[in-house]
Amino acid sequence: MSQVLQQLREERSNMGRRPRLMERFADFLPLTEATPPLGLGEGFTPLVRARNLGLALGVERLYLKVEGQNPTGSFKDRGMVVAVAKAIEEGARAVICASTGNTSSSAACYAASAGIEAVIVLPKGKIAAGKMLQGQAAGARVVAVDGNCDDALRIVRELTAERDPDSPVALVNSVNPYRLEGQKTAAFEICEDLGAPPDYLAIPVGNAGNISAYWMGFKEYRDAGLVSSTPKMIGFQALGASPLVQGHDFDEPQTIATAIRIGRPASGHLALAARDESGGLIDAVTDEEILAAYRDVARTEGIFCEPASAASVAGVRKAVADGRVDPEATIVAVLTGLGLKDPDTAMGLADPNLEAEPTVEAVRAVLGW
Ligand code: AN7
Repeated sequence: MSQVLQQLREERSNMGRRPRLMERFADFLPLTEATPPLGLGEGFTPLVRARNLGLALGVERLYLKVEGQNPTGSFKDRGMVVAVAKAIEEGARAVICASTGNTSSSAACYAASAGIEAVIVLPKGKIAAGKMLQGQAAGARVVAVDGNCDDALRIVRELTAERDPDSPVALVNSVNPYRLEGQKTAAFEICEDLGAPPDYLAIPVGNAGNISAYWMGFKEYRDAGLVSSTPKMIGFQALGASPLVQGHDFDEPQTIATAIRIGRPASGHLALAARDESGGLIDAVTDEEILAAYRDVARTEGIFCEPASAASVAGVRKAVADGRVDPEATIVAVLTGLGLKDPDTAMGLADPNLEAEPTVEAVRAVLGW
């Protein structure tokens, strides 16, 4: 056999052997022999050099961590795979969560793959269509409550605190420490892809689990001697749901970015610590700024993220314009979820289609060619 053929064969036999996320970063995760090897292909998401968007923002080295490429379309999968595996290891037969939509999609899908039940409690009418469908499709039982996500979280916390120990149900919101353990792996990947940590890590903030997980990850990688510094953490909330910026809870959070419509961030204290320890900042961006960034990311880089995700890019734009972030620094903005999950927001902004009779001439005419 020719050398080339031999090489191709070997490559092919290695296909599909990409390590699972939990395997790859096992040294940093609380796994045991009894942890089931769950996995739907989470993690190892692209870090894209965003030259066009960088130019538009006046930033020299901008990268996007495209977390919408996780199996259920958001970063939640990194933490959910660990949380569901540990729940099963600890004897749970069901998982429960409150959610603005991505946590519940992820919980439903990982529970389905593990053969256990998922129950999700959601704010009625405030979940993007794709997220709602994803949880339902995976067979979760969905309870829509006439309140917001903060109410839903309070309910599931109380439900699980009171639960009979003979029928264990695991709470898989980010107050579950295994969630943050899994989510911190994104920080490891960024360090590996860049060969060093960035100067700034820009990220949307809702319940504040993710910014806390990234900060934990960057510190652990530095403490393990794998890199020698940590980034400044710059987090962004939607102005109508910005309790960490205003310094008080919001009873009625409002924003078009429904994923981060949170008035009482469960991990708020950890986010403030990440900000202060890293020398970063947490600021608010308006819905208009979020939507402008949402459109710009898709139009300049071809990456269709969801509105909440664009808060990181809107935040970079604002912080650079304010002079609070160095435009010559290396900046990674996390795009936390996939745009297809929220078709209503996208359709509301799309230009109307051109229409034509089914002939070449007619199509040419409407195109002005
Ligand atoms: C796309 O799914 O809270 O600050 O219940 O879906 O860790 O809460 C989602 C949050 C950012 C904020 N971007 O992360 C839920 C939920 C997207 C999100 C956030 C969320 P955290």
